[in-house]
Amino acid sequence: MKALRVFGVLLLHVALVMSSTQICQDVEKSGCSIITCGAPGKDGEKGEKGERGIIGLPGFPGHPGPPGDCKDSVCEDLQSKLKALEGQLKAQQTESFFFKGRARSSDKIFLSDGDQGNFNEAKARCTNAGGQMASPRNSDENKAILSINKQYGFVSYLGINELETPGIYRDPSNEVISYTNWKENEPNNYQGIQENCVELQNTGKWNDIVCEAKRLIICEFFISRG
Ligand SMILES: [Ca+2]
Ligand SMILES: [Ca+2]
Repeated sequence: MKALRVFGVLLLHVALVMSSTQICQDVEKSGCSIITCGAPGKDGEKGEKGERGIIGLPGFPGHPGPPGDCKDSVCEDLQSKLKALEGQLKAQQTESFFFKGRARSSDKIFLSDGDQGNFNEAKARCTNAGGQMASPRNSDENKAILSINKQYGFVSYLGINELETPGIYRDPSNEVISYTNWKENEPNNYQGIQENCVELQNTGKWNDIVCEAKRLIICEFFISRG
């Protein structure tokens, strides 16, 4: 009876030990085949910082900002210079399509690829190239345009015309012209025909002609302003 009581106590002790501890195996670290472990300890110290990760993918482009608005002379000056640079760039881009027809004045480049067309065709060609039809404002520009006439051996169109107001000649900017170099007795609306456009003859003189006539197309590009 006593032996049975001792066995019961022993069995109860084993059960308590089994329920309150874990049996761990850690042969390499402890050299023991079986160890008992207590409750989990406190967290260890923070480890060293890891290596830098791979750089992430670039983000999406942002929305374009609102257009700028000049409020002082510095800004206006910058805008003016930017426009001049844009004109220069257009001229350089276009220059690669033109072969020998090239001349310049102080602030313009005149270009032609030797093609001929009526006034509307010439206007469209020059506008599409980022410029406008050649329109001399002084004798130097007139000479520059004339030099292209002579390179090709053709008479050219000028951008000057009286399409808007009969009798008043304007340039492509719609400004009334101040410089002229008319041939004697021109403009004359020959034989009563309304000649609204202007050609630059190979003497350097101007003559008014009908706008359906085909002439050498010469375009001009501003390379600087002011
Ligand atoms: Ca006329
Ligand atoms: Ca005429």
